[in-house]
Amino acid sequence: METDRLAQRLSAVVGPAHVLSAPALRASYETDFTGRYTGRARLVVRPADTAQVAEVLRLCHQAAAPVVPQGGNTGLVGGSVPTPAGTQVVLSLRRLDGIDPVDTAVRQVTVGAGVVLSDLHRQVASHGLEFGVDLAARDSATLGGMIATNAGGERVVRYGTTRANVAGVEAVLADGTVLDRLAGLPKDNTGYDLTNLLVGSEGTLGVVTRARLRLVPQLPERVTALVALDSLDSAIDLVSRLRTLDSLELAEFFMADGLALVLDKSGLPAPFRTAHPVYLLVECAGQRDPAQELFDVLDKPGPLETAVALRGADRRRLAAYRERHTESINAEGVPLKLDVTVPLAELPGFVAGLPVLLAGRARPYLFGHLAEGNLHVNLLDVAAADEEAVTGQVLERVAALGGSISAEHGVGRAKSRYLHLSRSPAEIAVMRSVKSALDPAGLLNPGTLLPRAVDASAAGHHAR
Ligand code: 2HG
Ligand code: ZN
Repeated sequence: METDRLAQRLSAVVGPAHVLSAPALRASYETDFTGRYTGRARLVVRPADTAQVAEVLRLCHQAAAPVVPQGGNTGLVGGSVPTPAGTQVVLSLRRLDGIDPVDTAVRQVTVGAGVVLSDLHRQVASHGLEFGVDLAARDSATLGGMIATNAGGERVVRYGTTRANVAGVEAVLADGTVLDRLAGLPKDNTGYDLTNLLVGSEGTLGVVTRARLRLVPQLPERVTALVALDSLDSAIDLVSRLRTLDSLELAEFFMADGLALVLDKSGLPAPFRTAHPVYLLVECAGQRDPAQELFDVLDKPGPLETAVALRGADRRRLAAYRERHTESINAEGVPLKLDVTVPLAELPGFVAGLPVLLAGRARPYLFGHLAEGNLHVNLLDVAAADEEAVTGQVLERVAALGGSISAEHGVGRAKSRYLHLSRSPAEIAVMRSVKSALDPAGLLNPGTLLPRAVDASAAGHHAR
């Protein structure tokens, strides 16, 4: 049988223990974090290094086997799990988890695609350095996946998205060709920027195997505040005043119903005696203590209530109210997740109009990264028959307001059919040309990012 021949050839490359074909062994690679996207892998292959990834891809190319690259499988748009057809090989990069010695002179480090974000944070902290990107899934998300999706997270206001923090990548193309852009030179104008083409390409152009990351100095003085406000308008006004602080590192919002759900699911004590409409989690950091400049901004006009934390454990306690939204929503049901950017001026109107738009078809939870206007619209209790209409209507409204249908999670399979709302026909045509130049047989992550002409194998892809 064809599958057996490919499995045998792959086993010869990575060792039989790292080619998983039994259903029980494959299971954790076949369903996404939310349980919404689930499929069946032809097999799961777990190479140990770049040379093995190259050989695996060469063999899959020879066998015309489609490949889904996967890191920590924390993606939220169905881009890292196979379709139900049972034809796709899942290529797990988790074993590429080496961290080279930190280059303190140039503040860079080279890491394997499978390095988990919190391990990277720990490793570089011992050199007084930090990686600028941080996000709630830090204990599972891998650098390869973060690069493939250009993950944003909580500190974009200060350090930018993953793209801004990557100096170079090594990647393997669909046919096994290795591209090495790991030099990380600060000046190098020798043609097309292949690193930035691969960042955010969601495993459709090449498989990132290693990356050269930019690091920033660790900031010793830090203050976190959880601020209760009467409205989203007040929160946006506060964020615009906070922006004047060079020390601003994070400005995250959530709402009363989201906090109530987090308290219910987590058992955490309420942060304030009474509930308030909107909450903003703010963090400032610097070489000098930023507390006073933060308090100066918070004081005029004052929020309804403020809780302040200076020590690490207390700061993490405040952050938990925001960071535990995703798992609390998951504990309540399988959400329909939309991750959008809305221009800040339009954001209160968008949120106020949402109940009319949803017309009782969903229970919405809104939270996210307010400085960028990045709203995580999590919708529970959406009937299967309403999912497409609800998604389309919300994303059309976002596009009409000049926003983006995918702020930071990527397009994946979930949003590919809506790509035209954020990208012009000319842009999509260019993307298709790039795709067919690098992956002419269309074997890398088919159905992710670019809409399929006929999306037959994605039909019925939802878990429910
Ligand atoms: C976050 O900001 C993540 O915590 C997940 O981007 C958002 O669950 C979500 O919708
Ligand atoms: Zn987010």
